[in-house]
Amino acid sequence: MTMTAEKTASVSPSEMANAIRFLAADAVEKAKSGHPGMPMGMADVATVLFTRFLKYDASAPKWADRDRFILSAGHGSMLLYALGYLTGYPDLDIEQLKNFRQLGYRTAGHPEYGHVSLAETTTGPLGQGIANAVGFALAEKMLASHYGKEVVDHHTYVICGDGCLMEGVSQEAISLAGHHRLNKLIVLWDDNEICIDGATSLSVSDDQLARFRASGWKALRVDGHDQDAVAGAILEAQSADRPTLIACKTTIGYGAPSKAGSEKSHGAPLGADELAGARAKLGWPHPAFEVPAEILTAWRGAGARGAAARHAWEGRVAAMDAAKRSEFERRMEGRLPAGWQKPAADFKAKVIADRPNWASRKSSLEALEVLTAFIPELIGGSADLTHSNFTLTKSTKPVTPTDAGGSYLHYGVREHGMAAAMNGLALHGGMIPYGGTFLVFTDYARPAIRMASLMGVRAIYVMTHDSIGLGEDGPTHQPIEHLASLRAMPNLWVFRPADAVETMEAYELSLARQDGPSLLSFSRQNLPTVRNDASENLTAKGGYVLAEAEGERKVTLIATGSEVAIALKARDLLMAKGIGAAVVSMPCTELFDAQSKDYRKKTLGSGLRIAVEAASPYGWERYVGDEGIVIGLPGFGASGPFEKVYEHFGITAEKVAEAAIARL
Ligand SMILES: Cc1ncc(C[n+]2csc(CCOP(=O)(O)OP(=O)(O)O)c2C)c(N)n1
Repeated sequence: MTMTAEKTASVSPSEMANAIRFLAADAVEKAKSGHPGMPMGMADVATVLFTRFLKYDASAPKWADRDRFILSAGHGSMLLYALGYLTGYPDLDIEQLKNFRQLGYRTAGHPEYGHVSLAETTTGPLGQGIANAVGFALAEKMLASHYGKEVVDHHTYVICGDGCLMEGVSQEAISLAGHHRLNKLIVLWDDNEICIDGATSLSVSDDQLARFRASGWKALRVDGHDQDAVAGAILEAQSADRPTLIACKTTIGYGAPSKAGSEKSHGAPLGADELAGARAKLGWPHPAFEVPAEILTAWRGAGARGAAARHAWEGRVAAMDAAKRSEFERRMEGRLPAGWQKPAADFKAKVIADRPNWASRKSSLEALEVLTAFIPELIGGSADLTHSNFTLTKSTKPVTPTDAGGSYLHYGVREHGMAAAMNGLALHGGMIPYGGTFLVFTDYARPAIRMASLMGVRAIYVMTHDSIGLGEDGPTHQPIEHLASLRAMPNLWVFRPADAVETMEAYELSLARQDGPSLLSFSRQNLPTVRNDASENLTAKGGYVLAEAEGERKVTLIATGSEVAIALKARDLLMAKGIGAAVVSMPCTELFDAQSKDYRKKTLGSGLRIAVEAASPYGWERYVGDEGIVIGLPGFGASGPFEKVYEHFGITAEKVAEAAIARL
């Protein structure tokens, strides 16, 4: 359903836009920092969108079928905050605007998800918002295909700047959107030809319209200060059979007498004189933070005009088949289906009985087979490594441009675009995305993984080929510092499971958490089943004693993933020499760090501690202490059959036992 493109009566549209301009410029002035130029330049476009097109109800910010609005140019945050206040969002009163960028207020420097409801996603790192938007639009298309247009039918609008379009991730995003013919994705580009360094001509001469068209988009150009022209373009975009770029030619800092059209209005307060000059030029005599009643009333009317559409939608939801409705509501609220842990428990019991020798990527596939059969909101995918990551299950059928009924996305070789789209899928609601690539290529996805961690998004990264154990592909493909650097990222749970039991446990924890992403790291090489009991989710403790020493514990061998089997063998070798050694499996250091001091001390023991991980030793000193030993890889790996590579680098049971004996 589309809102009618009627104008709001009585107050002139340019006065409506001026209200945005001065709220933004005055807030930046008061904060003594921020970006006035972009909100002043895009005020007309935003006015058209929020008064004539956007389907929303400010009194019900989380209405599931609202249009999504994403301010990809997050530095222009005051545009969003001004719109939120003017339209009547309950979490954006005038005090919030007066305290822009101050501690303890929601009006953070860049829009943060969870702070203000109008921020559908956190933006600021340029390019992320437009790439998230592809996930939002995909989610809409997929959910509409499943539940019908009566209950899922909305647009995703983006405002982006030159910076967003210069970022590489934007190409991945527009290419994916064009391929999937996401015709309800509409991007309004603030084509002001200004960046921080000055004119965009300093660094870019792309024909953006041609670029978008080449990626399967419709591309239009309008004068971004001609509100009717903008409205005409949005109307045209709404009936397109593909996503649309609308290049809105604007003047940055519109109305500022000497700084308009210049980078001087981009990222600093205008200054008292310039601001006074803008007031005179635009005919806005009102004091800072004061919006005349008739203008505010007109804006509040715009914020309320979606209420009727929302009520109608609620009626349609109420009329849905009861079972379908409860599933739809459950998914949109992010609740897992009742009983989902039963098939997981059955799986673990079978593993304990069968003791398979699976590569952990294969354990991951088997776990995903079970989970995707039970949890339809799991949306799989891979960045063109489906048959290496083992992410496609029998229950996940690929989504195609003409059939969005599946639940698997072939993201193509676009790791960054994938991770950013996964954020959009998760934030839209109704979806729990998991996506795969090689662990080494998390570097290509890292900015979006960081945003997921910051926002607390439930995304699951399936990262296979997680060490020199991948063998012949060599050092370009062998992750070294990745685990350590990912473990350093706040709120990201990094799991490196040792077998199929730990794998399922890690998936259970990743699914159960609602407040952040999880990254699961899996081997290419086969690994034995190491667990004998699955009655308790031991991965939840992060690290635990997998095999206690026989007799007095002199040594504790701490290992993760594929090296747990090596540690177990080393324990046997030490035992044969009468040295009591325990093995601690440490699938998730973050969760281990959260355990009590007593538990951690008891688990790690008081004797010699040796950590074994086929990766950078960085970080393990925290667990082994000054007297301990870390067996890892100080530099890059090497190409060769994996057993030989392990031997070459001395990551073997014999070397671990030797190191222990030498130190004791
Ligand atoms: C990934 C990333 N790199 C750099 C920045 C710093 N930065 C913020 S705004 C900006 C310039 C953006 O120019 P444009 O999109 O044209 O915005 P406008 O000047 O029109 O406001 C830069 C480089 C950023 N926020 N994100």
